[in-house]
Amino acid sequence: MAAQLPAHSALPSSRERPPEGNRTRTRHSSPGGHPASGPQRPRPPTAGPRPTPRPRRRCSVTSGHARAAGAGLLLQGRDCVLTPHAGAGSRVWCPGVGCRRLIRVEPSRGQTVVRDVRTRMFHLRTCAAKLRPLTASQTVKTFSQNRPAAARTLGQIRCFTSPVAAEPFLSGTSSNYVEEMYYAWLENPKSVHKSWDIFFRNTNAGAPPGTAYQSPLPLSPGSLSAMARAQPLVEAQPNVDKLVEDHLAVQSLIRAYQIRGHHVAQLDPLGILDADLDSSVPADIISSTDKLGFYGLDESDLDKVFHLPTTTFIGGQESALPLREIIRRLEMAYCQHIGVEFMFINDLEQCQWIRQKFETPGIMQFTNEEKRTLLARLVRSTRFEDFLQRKWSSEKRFGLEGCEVLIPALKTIIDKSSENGVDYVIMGMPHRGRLNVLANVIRKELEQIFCQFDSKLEAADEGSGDVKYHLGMYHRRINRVTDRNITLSLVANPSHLEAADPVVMGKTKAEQFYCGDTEGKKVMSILLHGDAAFAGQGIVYETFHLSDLPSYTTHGTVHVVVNNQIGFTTDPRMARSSPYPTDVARVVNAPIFHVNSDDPEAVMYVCKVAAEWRSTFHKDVVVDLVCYRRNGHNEMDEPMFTQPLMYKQIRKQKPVLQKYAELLVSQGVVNQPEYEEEISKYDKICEEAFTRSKDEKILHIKHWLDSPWPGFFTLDGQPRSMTCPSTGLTEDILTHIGNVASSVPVENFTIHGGLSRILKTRGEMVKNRTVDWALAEYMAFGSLLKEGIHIRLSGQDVERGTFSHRHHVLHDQNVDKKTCIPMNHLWPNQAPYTVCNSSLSEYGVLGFELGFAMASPNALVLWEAQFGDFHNTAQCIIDQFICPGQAKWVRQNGIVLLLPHGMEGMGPEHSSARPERFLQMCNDDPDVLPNLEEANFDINQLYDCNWVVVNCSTPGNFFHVLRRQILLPFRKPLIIFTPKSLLRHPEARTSFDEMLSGTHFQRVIPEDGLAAQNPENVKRLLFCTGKVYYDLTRERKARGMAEQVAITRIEQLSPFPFDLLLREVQKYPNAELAWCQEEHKNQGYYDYVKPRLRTTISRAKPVWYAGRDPAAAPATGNKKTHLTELQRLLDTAFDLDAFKNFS
Ligand SMILES: Cc1ncc(C[n+]2csc(CCOP(=O)(O)OP(=O)(O)O)c2C)c(N)n1
Repeated sequence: MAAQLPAHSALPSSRERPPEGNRTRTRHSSPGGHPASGPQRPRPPTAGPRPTPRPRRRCSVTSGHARAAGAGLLLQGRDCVLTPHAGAGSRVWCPGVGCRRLIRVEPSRGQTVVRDVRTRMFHLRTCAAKLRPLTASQTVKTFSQNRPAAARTLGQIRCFTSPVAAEPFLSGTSSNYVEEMYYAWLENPKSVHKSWDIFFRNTNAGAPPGTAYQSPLPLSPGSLSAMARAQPLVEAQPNVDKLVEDHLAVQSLIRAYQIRGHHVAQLDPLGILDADLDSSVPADIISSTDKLGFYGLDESDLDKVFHLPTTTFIGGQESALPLREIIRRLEMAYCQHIGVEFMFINDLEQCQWIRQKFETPGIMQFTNEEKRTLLARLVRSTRFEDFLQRKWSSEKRFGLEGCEVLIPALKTIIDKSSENGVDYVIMGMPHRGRLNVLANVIRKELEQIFCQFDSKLEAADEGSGDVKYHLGMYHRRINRVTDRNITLSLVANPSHLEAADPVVMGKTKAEQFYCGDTEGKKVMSILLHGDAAFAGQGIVYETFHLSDLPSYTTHGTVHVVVNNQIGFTTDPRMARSSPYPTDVARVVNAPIFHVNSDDPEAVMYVCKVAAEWRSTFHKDVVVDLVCYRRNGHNEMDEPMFTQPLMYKQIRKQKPVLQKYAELLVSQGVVNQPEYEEEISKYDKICEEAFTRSKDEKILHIKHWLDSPWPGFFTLDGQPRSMTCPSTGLTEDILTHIGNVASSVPVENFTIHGGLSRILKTRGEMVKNRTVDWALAEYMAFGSLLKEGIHIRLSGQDVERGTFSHRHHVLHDQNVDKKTCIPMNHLWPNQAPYTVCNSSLSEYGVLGFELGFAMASPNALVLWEAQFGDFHNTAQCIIDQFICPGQAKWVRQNGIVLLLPHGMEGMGPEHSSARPERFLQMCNDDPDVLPNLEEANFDINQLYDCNWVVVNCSTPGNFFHVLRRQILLPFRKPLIIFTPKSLLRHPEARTSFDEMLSGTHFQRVIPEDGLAAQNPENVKRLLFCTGKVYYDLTRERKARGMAEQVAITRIEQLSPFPFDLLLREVQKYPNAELAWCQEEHKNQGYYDYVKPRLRTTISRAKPVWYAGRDPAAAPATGNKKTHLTELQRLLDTAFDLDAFKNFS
């Protein structure tokens, strides 16, 4: 019946499926060990004997006594055929499963068969595949697997005209092997197999290519004599072909395990899913003796000794091993509880390093002390969740049950990193296990965590609550294992999974930068992920792509995936298309260590290796903790609705702590009373903290900061003043910066001719004491650098500037990568200037810069969008961090967003930075006029706002607002809509006079022309912001209306300059008020400005609108329409009768 339905609806997922014994059809064996009944897969007529059904799990070939016979009937499902000594019903070590489990040993047809009695659940994909007709490719695959060895040799794909056609092993990857043999032979001819000895002797004796080991075809008349010389040598060893092939086959086999061994590793603690979502065993993994045929080998080869290539470490001290032992060791290395994915890494040294870490026999050893530490950490992790469950059984806590091993895992990474010199670890993580990490890794005081569950706590400071799952943390302590100081910081995170990744990276980069840690030896990042989020969220990919860029690298992040094989209610097979959730990491050549998290020692081992990898290669690495989730998504959720069979299995699953404790007790590492003592010790700690937590009356959210800024605020967290000094500079400073900005390196540096002209023009501006936009930015940056403020400007193409106006990096036209950044040569002891073209990412890069800006208040960190509209691909960072960051997390941030904006006829895609969105998210009340008499009104307003939004109409004001950003005694995000055409507009210039000491940023630039001289005569007061000002003044001039129409520019849109605008309105008592914008009516600033202007004037007058009509797109794509619309809005702005009929 199932077969008649589409696969996705016909079959319950593997978790839903009944145990195999109850099923009617399967291609696996039934529990009784007989071939599955029911329909059989059609076989190609030429396929020879029926292929052995592929075992669901790899079995081991370690014992000749128990070897399977009879077309693989004994080697099915999870069965193992291994131990010569096992008696019926005995508990045996089963390498195929990798743990000591109860398996049944029974005689069968004269053979010993070992069966796994664990309930079997199979995989949806397997089942679906079974219902599909056999495809052509499958037929070919099956066929080729059973081809005799000779057909498998590489000869068939070689070019027969090549001289090496007869020595196929001399090319491709095999040549490495041959090369190794050769060097070994050179050193000691006896160290290699005799066949190789003969082969190399023949070669050295002058056998030409293709003749040293086999009779060549006559290739050319000239080669005949040479071959005639070699022939007798070869004939002296009739078995040489087979020996060479067998060695190559063994090399391929070793390589197959290195590449694909992880696919059959026992990773799922529940034993019901495949971590790679594929239940099949790769054809080249030896799951039964008949699979040897794939390599042209057979059972008789199992006891032959093969020389090992240098690309494996399974030999330990041995350079040769019997095939049987080779396979066993490969299984031990690659197919147990650790699945190592690394062969995609294109660096031999790194691959060798990993091979050595996992292949060396006996390398995974732990001292009893280490085992006891591991047990103690598991006790803490497990009992912490138990405690919370007991005390707050109806609270959500996103507990770690099913992945308790995360705590020892993180601690191992931290211990090992600390041992290697790291003293600052910055972490980012989602909800799952967060409290446990806070308590047991960061060591937040338990009472501080427990009191978060008390709903009666009053907040002592701002912050929107939700402390326990989102707020960050910062803690400095002694690492007990290494006895070294270590600082741990957990970055605050929003609900948006993975959004914190780039933020953590940015903060890490900043901490490294400020402590001169250029190689990431002291500061590192650890990112935790859920499996569904890691696979599903694009930001993960964007973050990985920052990992190796010079200005963004943190020199390696250790990623830990809590792979509980479910995302809320969604099965991984419906949640990703990649085999593993971690495949995204392959793009950066990060090794991926999958590990069964019910094997704590295996977990510890991979964590150690991961930390060592990072400190050795300074590259990313992924630890994939394959685990399960004991409860629902949260503790209130019922998982049985959607995953009934999985959860039936989970109910049966012994907690890892219990399993590990039993193991250690059985090994005599601890005894039962010691174990129980450890538990009651920790329970007591929790109880005492719980008692203390009741004394906590007030919730201090500021105790949950991830990056304190010591010294920036007063001790009670207040700004040191509520004033802002002048943002102007002396003439000398302006001139000096201007001169450097227009200079080129003195010697040996050829710059582009076009750039010379630009710099020359800059020089002239300096002489004329004026600045354009680019120079204004230079002045602001250059002066802050002088004051010790580090500046970092990042974004796509920011070095030159999208509009080719900036040119902060000069490129030698003759020498690749020879560059000069004059900004870094301004002053003797200046702060450094970082300007960096980013990857083509907004979400990732903006998140990164936000994180960078967290680290220090004494840095100006700017992110520039290529065009302002692209900011929306970083919307999550804007919405979740930048806009509400302080309100949610008590965390100030002074990041600056430069968003090119302006309606210039470029079409809908590059016109609008969407000011309406930023303005809509401002927290000032449109209907309430603040107390304008208050001292320092402007600064107080800034202090209260969630972010500052400006659109400057002059370079000078841009200069001032950048400097103000740092000179303010607190930090707020600053959103600047920056111009495009104004960058070169001849009128958009500012004189030095407006930038000298004593000058300030002008929140409002009032009318200063004729209209201002006789304000009573003014008929209309136009308010505007940004570039449209220049259109308005041009039109006003053209119409000769300089006395009738005043134009006031609102430069700081938010917080709204009520005070200055009131003054403006009062100055023109007879004027109509109108807001003019070039954006469409439903966009731009109108909806924000209008109610605030009305509030300013106590709604005494209407505020008219002169601008484009509402529209869905930000701009027309038609240049003519654009100009018509512009003219229409200018007509409205200057038609003094335009609003008559509406009054
Ligand atoms: C960007 C985003 N989309 C959706 C959600 C809602 N959500 C919360 S947890 C969750 C499942 C996450 O699964 P996984 O990453 O595997 O972590 P787990 O909860 O299993 O530990 C989802 C979809 C979210 N928090 N963030």
